[in-house]
Amino acid sequence: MKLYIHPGSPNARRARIVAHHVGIDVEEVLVDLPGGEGRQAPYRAIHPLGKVPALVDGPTTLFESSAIAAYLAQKAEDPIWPADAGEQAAVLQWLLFAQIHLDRPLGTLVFQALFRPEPDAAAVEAARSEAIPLLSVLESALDGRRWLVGDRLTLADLGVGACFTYAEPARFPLDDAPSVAAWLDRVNGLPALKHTRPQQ
Ligand SMILES: N[C@@H](CCC(=O)N[C@@H](CS)C(=O)NCC(=O)O)C(=O)O
Repeated sequence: MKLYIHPGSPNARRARIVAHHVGIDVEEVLVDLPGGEGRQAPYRAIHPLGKVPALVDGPTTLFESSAIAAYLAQKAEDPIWPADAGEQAAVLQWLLFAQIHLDRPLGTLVFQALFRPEPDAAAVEAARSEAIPLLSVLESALDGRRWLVGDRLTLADLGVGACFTYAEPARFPLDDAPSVAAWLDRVNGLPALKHTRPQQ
């Protein structure tokens, strides 16, 4: 099974975290994104948008990190992908929340902090303003709870946790989100998160 990644990518990390957590041995293939490999036809045949991650497992080719993560969890029959319909939908809810809503402002904060020699203060401020109410949704969900779904670790925690890969260097606005910060400490302490942490 081949997992196409870039070591600095939080989205690729989402899939890598789950592969490691459920114990599936994937061959990680580095995609030279800075060198333009994502724009070239051979890689576009695997991922039509030229992004990472992508997964090839025999006849199955997948893109979108949350779909890959769910595939790996199901394939391993790991309980992080719940059997209960309500819990399973709740896991999907948080994965979609992360990727549709949270990733946009957090991605801007990461881009401005890590990839711009001189961050654009207005863009940072706008992203922080967009992120704060979204983080308060997570804060409410985690208030008095250890994990996002049920009372145990699920794919929701691993998938949403990947969004916070650069929380410290990109100064995510977590001051008013103590339950999120405590949850993040728990998630970051898991072996799969430690194993896949990019060098910063
Ligand atoms: N929603 C996609 C996002 C994938 C994505 O944007 N990946 C970034 C790296 S974090 C990428 O490949 N960027 C290169 C590009 O856009 O050309 C997923 O979760 O897989």
